[in-house]
Amino acid sequence: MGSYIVMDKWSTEESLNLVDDYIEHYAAPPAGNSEIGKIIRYAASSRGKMLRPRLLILAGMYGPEYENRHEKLCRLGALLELIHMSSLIHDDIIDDAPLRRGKETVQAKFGKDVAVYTGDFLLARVLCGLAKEERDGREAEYAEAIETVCLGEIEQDISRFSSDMSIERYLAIIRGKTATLFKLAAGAGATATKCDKEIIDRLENIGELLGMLFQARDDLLDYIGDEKLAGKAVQTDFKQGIYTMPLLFALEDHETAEKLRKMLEENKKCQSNTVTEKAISLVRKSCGIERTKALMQSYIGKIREMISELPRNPAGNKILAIVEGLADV
Ligand code: GRG
Repeated sequence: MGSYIVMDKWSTEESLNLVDDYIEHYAAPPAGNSEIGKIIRYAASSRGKMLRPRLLILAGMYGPEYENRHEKLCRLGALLELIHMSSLIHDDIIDDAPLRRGKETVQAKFGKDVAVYTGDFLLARVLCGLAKEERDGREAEYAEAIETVCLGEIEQDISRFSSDMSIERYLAIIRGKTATLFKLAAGAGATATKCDKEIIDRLENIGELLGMLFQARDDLLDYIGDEKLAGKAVQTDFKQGIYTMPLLFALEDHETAEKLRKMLEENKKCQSNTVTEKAISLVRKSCGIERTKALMQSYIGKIREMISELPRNPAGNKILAIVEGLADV
C-alpha cells in the first residue's frame, strides 16, 4: 500500500466553508419568483453537522491527487449534503416534525406539499450537478445510494408496529437508510483523489461503520436524549411504531420482555402518550441502553482498527475525532 506525505493545506473548517459556498451555488433558486426563492433559500440555508462532506474530504486526503482535487471534493461534498438535506426534508414530512437543526422544518413553515416539492427540487439540482459538472463515471453510484436509502425507509415504514422485528433485520434497515450515505461519502472522496482500490474499499467500510455508529447513537438519544441538544424532537420512535436498538435489546431481557410486549400490543392499537412514557421508562431501566452503548463501542473498536491499518495520514486522527464525538452519549 503506497504512503506519501500529505500536506494539511486546508483546515477542515476551510474546506467546509467551500462546501457551503457550493451548496449555495447548486441550490441557488431560479430567478424571477421571490416567494419560491424564499422557500428554497430557507430549505438550503440550515446547516447541520456536515458529517458526510467532512468524511468525504477526509477520505479524499488519502489519495495522491488530494491537492489538485480539493475543489472537486468540496463540490462533491456539497452535492452529497444536498442529497442528505433532501432526505431530511422528506423525513420531516413523514414524521410531521416541527423542528430540525433547531429550526422550524420546511414542512412546518411552508406546508407538506411545498416541502415535498422543495426536497425534490434539491434532489433534481444534485442530479443536474452530477450530470453537468462532475461527469466522472460515478454518477450511477449516487443514484444507487439514493435508491438504497429509499429502500431502507420503505422497509422501516412497512415494518412499523411489528413486534417481531429482529435485530438483524433492523441492522439491515439502518445500513440502508443511514450508513449508505456515509459509505458513499468515503468512497466518493477516496475515488476522486485516486486512492488505490484497496484503500477505497477500506475507507468505504469505515464509512459504513461510522454510519451504523451514528444511527445507533441517534436511536439511543431518542430514548435518553434532550430535545435542545438534539435540535429535534426526541422520544418519538416508539409512538411511531419504529422499534429501534434500545427497545429491541430490551425485548431480549426477560425482566422486561413480557411487560414490554404488552405495551407493543397496546401501541399498535392506539398510540397514547401514557403507553409511550411507560415503554420509554421500562427501556431505560432495562439492559437496552447499555447494550446499545456496547454495540456502539464495538463499532468504534472496529473503526479504530481499520484506521490503524490505513497508511499514516492526518485524516486518520480527524476521522477518529468524529468517532469520539459520536461516542459521547
Ligand atoms: C430523497 C434521498 C431521499 C430519500 C427519501 C425520507 C427518506 C427517503 C430518507 C430518510 C433517511 C433518514 C432521515 C435517515 C436517518 C438519518 C439521520 C439520523 C439523519 C440525521 O443526520 P444528521 O444528524 O443531521 O447528520 P444534520 O442535521 O447534522 O445534518
